[in-house]
Amino acid sequence: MVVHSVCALDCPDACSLLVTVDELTGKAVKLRGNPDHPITRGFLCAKVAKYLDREYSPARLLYPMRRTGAKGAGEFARITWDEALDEIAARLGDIARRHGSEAILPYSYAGTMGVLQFGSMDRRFFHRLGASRLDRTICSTAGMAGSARVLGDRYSTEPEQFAHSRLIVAWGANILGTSVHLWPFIVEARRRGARFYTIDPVRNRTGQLADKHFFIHPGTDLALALGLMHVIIGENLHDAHYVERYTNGFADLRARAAAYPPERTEALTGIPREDIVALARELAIVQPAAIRLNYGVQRSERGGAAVSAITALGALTGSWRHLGGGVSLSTSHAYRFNADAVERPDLQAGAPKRLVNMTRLGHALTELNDPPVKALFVYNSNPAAIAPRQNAVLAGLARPDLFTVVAEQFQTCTADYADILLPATTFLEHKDLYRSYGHYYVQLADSAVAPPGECRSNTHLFGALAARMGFDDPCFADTDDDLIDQALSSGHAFLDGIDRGRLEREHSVRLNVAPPGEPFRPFAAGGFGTPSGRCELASDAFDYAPPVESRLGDASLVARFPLEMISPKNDDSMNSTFGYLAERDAETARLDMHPDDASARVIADGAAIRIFNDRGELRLTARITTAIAPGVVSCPSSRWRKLAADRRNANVLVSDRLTDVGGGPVFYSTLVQVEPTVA
Ligand SMILES: Nc1nc2c(c(=O)[nH]1)N[C@H]1C(S)=C(S)[C@@H](COP(=O)(O)OP(=O)(O)OC[C@H]3O[C@@H](n4cnc5c(=O)[nH]c(N)nc54)[C@H](O)[C@@H]3O)O[C@H]1N2
Ligand SMILES: Nc1nc2c(c(=O)[nH]1)N[C@H]1C(S)=C(S)[C@@H](COP(=O)(O)OP(=O)(O)OC[C@H]3O[C@@H](n4cnc5c(=O)[nH]c(N)nc54)[C@H](O)[C@@H]3O)O[C@H]1N2
Ligand code: SF4
Ligand SMILES: [Mo]
Repeated sequence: MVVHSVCALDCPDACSLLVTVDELTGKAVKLRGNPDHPITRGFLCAKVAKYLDREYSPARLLYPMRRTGAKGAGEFARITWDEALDEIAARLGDIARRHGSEAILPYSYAGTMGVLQFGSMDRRFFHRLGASRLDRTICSTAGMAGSARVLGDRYSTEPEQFAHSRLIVAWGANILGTSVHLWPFIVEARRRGARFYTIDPVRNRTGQLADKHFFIHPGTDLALALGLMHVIIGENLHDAHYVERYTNGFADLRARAAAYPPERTEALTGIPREDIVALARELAIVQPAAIRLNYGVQRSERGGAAVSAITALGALTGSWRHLGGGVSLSTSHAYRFNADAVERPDLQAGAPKRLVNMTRLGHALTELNDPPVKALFVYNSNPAAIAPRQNAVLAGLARPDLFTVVAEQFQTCTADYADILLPATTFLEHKDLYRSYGHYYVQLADSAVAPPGECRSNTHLFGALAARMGFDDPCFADTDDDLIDQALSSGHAFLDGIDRGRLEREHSVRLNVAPPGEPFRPFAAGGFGTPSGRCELASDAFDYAPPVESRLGDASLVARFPLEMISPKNDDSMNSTFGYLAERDAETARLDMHPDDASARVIADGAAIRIFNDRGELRLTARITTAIAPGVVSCPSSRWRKLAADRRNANVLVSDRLTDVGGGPVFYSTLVQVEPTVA
């Protein structure tokens, strides 16, 4: 039997999967990409091609457990679901009575991208409980805010249309590593003569395949965008007709860009001035030109403004007008599900509850008052590994007076700190509705296999917990099918005619972003979602200042910590989701550095090194490579810190400073020093 499924990992591609299930054993025996899906095209990334190993891993959590050892030691004993639910309900009730319900904090992100398991019954539960609300900023809010400021409705170039592009610029986007299903469209465009450029402090796998790579200093993308505009406007290469008809604020933008001549842009970004001039001319003249952003650019202090400026560049050149032109950050905004019906914010009594920024979890657990956080409920996330200011996060998780529940598939770094640890299902074991942030198809997946042991889905868990706490609103009895129907009930034209029945038959349906068979061409003739209806080119934010933690930032910091550390996504991982695999751990236990930076420190390839700043230190192995710019070091973000001898990963060095807009993290604005370790 072949079951249709969808990859639920936090990846733009949201692949359509075919799962072969052995009817005798009920076990999944084969997983492959759906050849009939227009984006998946029959192939999967390397990590998910092997997902059945994860599904059937002996390390899966199968039963509820209660902590028996010290927090962080990871020692547990099996209990029943009834015992677990009774204890959680009693403890949460007691904390709410003694400290106020806002002393309870949910913590979740996109361990699964399924609409239901990402956020539905859990949101209802915490709203009814009156818990603090979590501001889910850890990935993309800076870019979303930066893009919305310019476009209003955040739509992207449709991935299929990249095949028509003549110039494609991957700007802080590691396409081969993090959204590989865009690649075939780029290959098609190149076969027809398109050029492909990359702008990144690292020349990674994607950069290696580019016609030209631009090494950029981290966090200087806003300056580069303004520098490109300087040339484009100065040489009168902008699309005056598009600008005139569909945008606001051109005069203001011209004045701001005037302050970024090529010499200054070179000094800020490290990109030679002649390259800046040539790139600007090409971006304006060669059409259709498409800029592929992913989320790399916005993980720095001025990341929101950088995304705004790059997005405005698309309008300045009129590239939206051409099939295969435009700017692509995310398609997720086209999924107009009925979030209020699914999440029920109206269940909160009185005013909306306190909002706590997930990026500052360390602060929330160690410094926040009125009330302090007394209970933490973690699911779909591994904050002990992925959140900034790791030492504060760990100190918070170790607090004896903090009651922590973790629902997980594996015993993660965070799970080790749980008082109660609950076994969770994988996407092969529960039903869900899927959006994508890389294409425009909505998909439905039924469960393909039965949950092992006593694993439960998030919707099942929070429904049961609501019953335990006596929440009698009928919404807590909704089934997964009810939730899917409610999500699809927004009445938005993009969802017209798309209901559960149709999705059950067809599995994947393109949103009505354009008539069937026709390309989606957002903003080709204006139609921006801003209050003015025009693309907003003017912004006070278009005044570049270097990140505090960068080579041109705080001089006293630079003197002590002269290297800029980034910690981008690892090709063969998915954040920390595959971190339990010891054989992949070595790949994530390294720091890439340029030969000049290594020799200045007498560090040889493969040497043991210590990386440090005022927040902490980390021990790794040096990998010396010219694929990284001098002055920059790069450490994969995804390691399970519990597997490391020093029990730390890159986030011990990352600050919890926030981005200019959107309250996001600044993972890629981090100053460090590196030295060899003496054995
Ligand atoms: N294989 C794999 N795929 C993934 C993930 C994974 O962990 N592994 N994670 C998923 C998630 S959660 C997300 S959000 C997406 C993210 O997908 P991407 O945004 O493509 O990935 P990142 O690694 O965050 O950053 C992209 C690139 O930005 C570069 N970069 C860093 N700082 C700067 C800068 O200041 N300027 C410029 N121009 N470039 C910079 C990095 O070197 C990196 O190559 O990928 C998803 N897909
Ligand atoms: N230094 C550095 N740090 C980073 C980044 C970086 O680039 N550099 N990237 C940041 C970004 S972009 C992101 S998105 C975050 C990602 O951070 P997280 O959202 O924490 O992602 P993962 O580490 O993949 O952990 C997700 C967990 O959810 C669990 N899970 C999956 N499905 C389910 C389910 O249905 N139910 C339950 N209960 N659990 C489930 C998985 O087992 C996994 O352990 O990390 C951020 N941290
Ligand atoms: S992680 Fe991304 S590329 Fe890999 S199977 Fe899942 S959706 Fe597809
Ligand atoms: Mo992310």
